[in-house]
Amino acid sequence: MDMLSTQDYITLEEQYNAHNYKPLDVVITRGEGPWVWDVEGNKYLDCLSAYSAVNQGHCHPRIVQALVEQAPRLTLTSRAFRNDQLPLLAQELCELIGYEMMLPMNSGAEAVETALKAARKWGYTVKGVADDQAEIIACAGNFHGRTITIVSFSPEEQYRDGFGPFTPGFKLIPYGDMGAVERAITPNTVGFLVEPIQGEGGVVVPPEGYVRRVREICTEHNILMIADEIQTGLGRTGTLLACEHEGVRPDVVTLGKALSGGLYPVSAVLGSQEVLGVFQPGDHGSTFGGNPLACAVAREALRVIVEEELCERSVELGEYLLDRLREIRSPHVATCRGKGLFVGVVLKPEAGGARRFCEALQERGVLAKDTHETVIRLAPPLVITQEELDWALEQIREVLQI
Ligand code: IF1
Repeated sequence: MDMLSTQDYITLEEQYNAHNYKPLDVVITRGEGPWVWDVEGNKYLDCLSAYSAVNQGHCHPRIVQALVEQAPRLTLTSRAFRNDQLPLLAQELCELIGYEMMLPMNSGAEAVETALKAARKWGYTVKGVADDQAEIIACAGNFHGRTITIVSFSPEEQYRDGFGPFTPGFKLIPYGDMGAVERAITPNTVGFLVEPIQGEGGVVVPPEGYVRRVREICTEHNILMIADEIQTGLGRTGTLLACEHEGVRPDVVTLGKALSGGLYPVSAVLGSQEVLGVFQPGDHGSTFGGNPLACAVAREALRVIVEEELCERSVELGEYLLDRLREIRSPHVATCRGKGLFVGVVLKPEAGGARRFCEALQERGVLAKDTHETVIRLAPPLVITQEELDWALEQIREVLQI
């Protein structure tokens, strides 16, 4: 056992690690279900869930077991050879979510890049757009990852500053505005990339009917509806895909985060044969994408979501959380919004920012992350119990009075 203090770890990290983050000063060493422990032995309820990657709870015993069983057997073949886990994950994931094909990658950003490549190639080979003219529409307030192409259409100045030149071919429109989608479409448009609920944007739930109307517009104009469900998918909002709330099936879906329950980076793109069929051998790939360790972990992570009824839990507990939050009388709260256990407490501009409330919550044993300065995001693991949620609510209630 290393016997270092919290400050020792922070000092080492600040010295040797690039400063591309400013985390809360809590050094976590262990996790179980919705709980984590720091190196001093303090216990916290995790209300971030690694940005929804640990929907199944920290170190879920069944997923850990799948990893431990697969690790000594086979971890990586590369896609130059086949392995005996990828076909089974592909079948199980496609049948569960309802798609013809999948393409495995590692990070969320890679899944988004893959979806963008698929949409462009579909545009040229199926829709008949002239070479190098494809346009893809995305939304103000979006977050899809950190690669140069993805930050090329980021609305956040900081994510772009210093990283140009950027990839052309993207157009931004306001989120939640159905008319704006139609107006932005040209004969060269191949896809509309959208989060069914914006995460980084501040848990922004679009107006009722938006996702359905987007689906209709994409069909009418023969463009691909690409839903980024990396954060909203796999139970977080109460359904396997957040688009299901409006009965919508996107043409292309990106998944990541909870696809592994947080044990391993696993992402995937789902689509039809018509769309993912555009990839020919050599067009695209990844050394680690689809590796047998990732696939064994993902297969179990999906089974846990289904068998522990995490969607149903998310619906019930999410409604409970939102109802209780709305009962809180606080001078600081403007509104509470969300779907399932994906909730944002939106503070008034004069509340002095969400970070100070997150720091006060940390002192009381609740870890939450502010987003967009004024929103406290609450997204605990979906295995949380109502009693644990009640305890978190007590802390939140007290902190909102400061
Ligand atoms: C960070 C935010 C959350 C995502 C959606 C793709 C990706 C993400 C909808 C890329 C990633 C993360 C990354 C993390 C912070 C985080 C985040 F606040 F920045 F927006 F979750 F809310 N699509 N989201 O949310 O996935 O490549 O990271 O696996 O620190 O950048 P990735």
